[in-house]
Amino acid sequence: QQKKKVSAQNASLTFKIPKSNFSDWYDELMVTAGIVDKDHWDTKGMPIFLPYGYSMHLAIMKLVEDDFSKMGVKQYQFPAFIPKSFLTREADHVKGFESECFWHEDKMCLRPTSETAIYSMFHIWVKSVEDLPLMVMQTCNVYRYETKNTKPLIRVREIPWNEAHTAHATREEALDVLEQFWGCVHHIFTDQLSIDGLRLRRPEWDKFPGAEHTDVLDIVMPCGRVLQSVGAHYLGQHFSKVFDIKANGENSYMTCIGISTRALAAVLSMHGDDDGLVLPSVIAPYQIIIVPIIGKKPDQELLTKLDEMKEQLINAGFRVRVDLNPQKRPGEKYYYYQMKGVPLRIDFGSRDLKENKFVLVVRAIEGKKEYSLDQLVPACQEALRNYDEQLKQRAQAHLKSRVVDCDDINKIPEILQQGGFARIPYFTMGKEGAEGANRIHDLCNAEIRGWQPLEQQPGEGVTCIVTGKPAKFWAYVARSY
Ligand code: PR8
Repeated sequence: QQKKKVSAQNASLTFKIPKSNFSDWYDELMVTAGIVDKDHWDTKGMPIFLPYGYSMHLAIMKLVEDDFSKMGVKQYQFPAFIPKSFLTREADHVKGFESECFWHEDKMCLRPTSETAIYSMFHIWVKSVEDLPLMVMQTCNVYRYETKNTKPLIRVREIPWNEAHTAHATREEALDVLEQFWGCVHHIFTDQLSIDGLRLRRPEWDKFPGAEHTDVLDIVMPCGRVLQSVGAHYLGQHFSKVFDIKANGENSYMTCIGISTRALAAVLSMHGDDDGLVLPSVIAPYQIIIVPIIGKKPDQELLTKLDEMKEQLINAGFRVRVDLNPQKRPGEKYYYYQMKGVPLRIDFGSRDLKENKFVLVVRAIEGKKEYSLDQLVPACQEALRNYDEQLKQRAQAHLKSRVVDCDDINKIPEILQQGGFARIPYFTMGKEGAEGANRIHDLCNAEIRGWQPLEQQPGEGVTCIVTGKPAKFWAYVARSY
């Protein structure tokens, strides 16, 4: 009977929804793994961030802050309320955001983004070229009155993010800083979080309000829909003209970039599996869980050794936890930490102590392996390196398999059925291209997400599959969040 009870408990700890049912899998995992509480608060799109999830969001924000700091961007904190008179100054910007603002009676709104707040101060801080470049960032919350379906981390109304804003004396310098931001994005998303996406330049009809051009990182989610996970914008002189930001008589050239909880959403979605979370080591709250195999009687020698192992691993820089809870059997603990996505698990009991060995289990990658206790630190180091590398390779293979060339407009729906991007030859990314994009949207509810600015575009003789005109761009079509 004892056995039966334990397996029933195991069942409740085992993650039940297969990832192939992505949307339900995601929602359930958010709650079961302790990422957010979305069901006990009555305001749409404002879930409560719980410690396990929030610590990972903070870890990502720290990666962003560290990389941006290295570029010379400094941290600030601006007020959340923006006077209406600031927000309405740049015409496109206000058109884009007016309906997304939470307005307050006193003609203020909760910032939907902080261009207008920050640039009203740039106007005061920038006096001469010596004040340039001016590069600021803040990790804060912004507020958007989202009307589409909200979803934890992916589409919320109170958005935790990091936004950076820069002003420069020349166009070249501003564009160069945007490339540096993209270097950071690659370092953070690919090298550290082991995920991959396409950097796309949005078409003219789909730019950030007030931008000259908009580049995004679009990530193909497991359900096949894409998630815009970074937005980086070249603002040219639009805002510096309306906010009168001038050094030595010349309007500054400006850029901005924003990275929100969508980064964490993409990471959890990409790597997770049917058993729950799979976390890249850089953000895993614990990288190693030690599960002792303890009998009824406490074995002092074993407990001392466990302490020693923990200390050795902590000294080597790992985040480690030992689960000594006597109420739970090792099997239950295995399921639990598997669901929580802890990268490495060490099983260790009195017999292992006698034989001077330990058992290492790597989440989602390989089964049990035994090592000598003398190898504790190097074995864990290598296993974790391998694990992150495997996650990266999986994510890259996933992306590669989800970009499919398409030479016939009627084949787009079939390609998108599999999920990901259809790459099509298209005649323009200028405003005139919007009509063709609408045709595609009517056909299969998908959008032209943009083109890759670093990719060679089609040469002579390639024809646009929507209009029959000469194709100037490889356009990426996908369904989105
Ligand atoms: C800017 N200004 O605002 P952006 N929930 C979660 N994440 C979101 C949401 C939401 N409702 N809406 C947008 N994001 C510029 C750059 C300062 C910073 C995420 O740009 O409107 C998306 O990943 O593109 C988006 O790309 C990013 O915030 C930045 O927002």
